[in-house]
Amino acid sequence: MYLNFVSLVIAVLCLIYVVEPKKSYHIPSIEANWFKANEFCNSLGMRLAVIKSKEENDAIGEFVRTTDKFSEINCSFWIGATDLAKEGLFIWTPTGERLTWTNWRRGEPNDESGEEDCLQLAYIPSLEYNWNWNDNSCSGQSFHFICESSDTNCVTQF
Ligand SMILES: [Ca+2]
Ligand SMILES: [Ca+2]
Repeated sequence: MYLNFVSLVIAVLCLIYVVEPKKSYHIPSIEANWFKANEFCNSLGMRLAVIKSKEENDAIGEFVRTTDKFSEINCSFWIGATDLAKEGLFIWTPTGERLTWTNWRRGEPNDESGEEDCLQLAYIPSLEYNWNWNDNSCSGQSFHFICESSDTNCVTQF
């Protein structure tokens, strides 16, 4: 009986954890194109950041401000979405899900020159980027990038 109760408590806590996972973010010191950024996060046991709400977008902005990668003038980061599979249909690579909440800068995504397929998160006030999103060239641009811890730890507890 006691064990059942403990199991129930663990299950409920786990459910809360899954619904509202506490993510931790990390920005490696290197700059890379999107593909290498994706591999690098994976090699750390992490994944490129997924943003599904304004709260998460704000949280990442706040996090970046605490790091030496932040600039008041111009800073950009790869995060984990592309439309590589189907032009115009952006997918969060780590989860395979379509974008729900979005924060594109005005006029984006524009697939400029037909070769912009990867999601850049930018803070560039002079260009109206206030942690807004742009599609940029996956292999042609090197940026810092934001890795996040995956939220699958809950499953392994069982
Ligand atoms: Ca595109
Ligand atoms: Ca663009």
